[in-house]
Amino acid sequence: MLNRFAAVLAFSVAASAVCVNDTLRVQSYNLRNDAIPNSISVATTISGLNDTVPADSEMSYYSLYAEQPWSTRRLSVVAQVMFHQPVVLCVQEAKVRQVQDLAGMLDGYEYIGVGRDDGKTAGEYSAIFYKSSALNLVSEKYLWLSETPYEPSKYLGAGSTRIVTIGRFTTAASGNTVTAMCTHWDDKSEDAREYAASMIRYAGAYEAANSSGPVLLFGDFNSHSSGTDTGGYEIVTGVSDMLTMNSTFTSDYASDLSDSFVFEDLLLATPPLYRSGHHATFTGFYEAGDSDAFGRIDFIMGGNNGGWDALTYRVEENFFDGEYHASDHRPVLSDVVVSSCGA
Ligand SMILES: *[C@@H]1O[C@H](CO)[C@@H](O)[C@H](O)[C@H]1NC(C)=O
Ligand SMILES: *[C@@H]1O[C@H](CO)[C@@H](O)[C@H](O)[C@H]1NC(C)=O
Ligand SMILES: *[C@@H]1O[C@H](CO)[C@@H](O)[C@H](O)[C@H]1NC(C)=O
Ligand SMILES: CC(=O)N[C@H]1CO[C@H](CO)[C@@H](O)[C@@H]1O
Repeated sequence: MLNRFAAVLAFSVAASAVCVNDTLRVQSYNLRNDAIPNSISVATTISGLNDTVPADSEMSYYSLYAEQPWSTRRLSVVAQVMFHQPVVLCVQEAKVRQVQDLAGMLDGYEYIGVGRDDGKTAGEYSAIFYKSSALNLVSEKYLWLSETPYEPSKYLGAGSTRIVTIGRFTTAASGNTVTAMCTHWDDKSEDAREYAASMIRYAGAYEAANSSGPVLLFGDFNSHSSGTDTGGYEIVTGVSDMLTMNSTFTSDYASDLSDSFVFEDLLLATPPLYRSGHHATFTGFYEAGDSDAFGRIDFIMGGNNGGWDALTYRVEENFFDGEYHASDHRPVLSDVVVSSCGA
């Protein structure tokens, strides 16, 4: 009996060396900060929802296009997240109230994140919400995208303090490791975006080497893939070289992949048949059909060390019939296979 048991064990050890894959739905979403703050509670907003479905004749399509307070917008954000059930939800521009509202309303999710202004609760978070039934948190860390990466700080000449949140997870189903990086680059300074892109590419290499697993990057880059302001996109994807960075950081984060690691745009990595939804990810709060401000500046990317495959990619809606803009950005979603082999 003992021998047979040992043989079964030996077989399952051998079997676990075979690739075990998990399919994860992941999402990036710039929520737009709490620019019209109030103290209306979640319970009050929910109690104001109408149980009745309007008749067609009662509908007023897309009339409420101007920015609404977060207290209203959070309902649309939450309903859409609960519909899509992403395993990873990276949000940007979230003030502490927004993070706390989502933490309370998104059943089954936990989060990591800190306010970028003080590393605690001040300023906007680039927070990572994750489904706690699907992912186990291994570690979290934060880097400021500036000349002094380990302390809350602003890059010289940047409009705002900028941060990247790095979460290392294992999947509950298979134990595969996956690292998620969530960020929001400067809207004022191309130099700051290029420095941020350099740091994230370099830190991504370190995470890839240290975890021997896939690294996924989520964010509002304020950098386009084509046209103007492409510097950040070009550096993070390896079209251009990284800038010279803080030497403490480059020494701490040096790895075998420092020179070769780049990120791949998941839109390009997805078969054309499964790319769906919109092109633009930024819309602003304008009338339906006014596309003057539109652009693709929000991305999901995967490291070129592999361990992932993009099955689908979709830029979702932020403005529905009879509603209001949930944000001035659209949610970006992808179904990604992560694998224990191939990275
Ligand atoms: C609820 O919706 C119905 C049907 O659209 C409408 O007649 C009614 O005025 C609404 N009630 C409130 C409180 O908005
Ligand atoms: C590099 O970053 C470290 C950590 O934030 C900081 O202590 C150090 O002063 C920085 N070096 C330079 C030259 O700015
Ligand atoms: C598992 O994932 C790897 C890497 O993404 C991929 O190459 C492989 O085809 C997948 N295997 C299956 C059975 O889906
Ligand atoms: C050098 C270094 O920081 N190595 C880290 C690699 O990742 C593991 C967690 O998976 C850490 O424990 C190590 O410190």
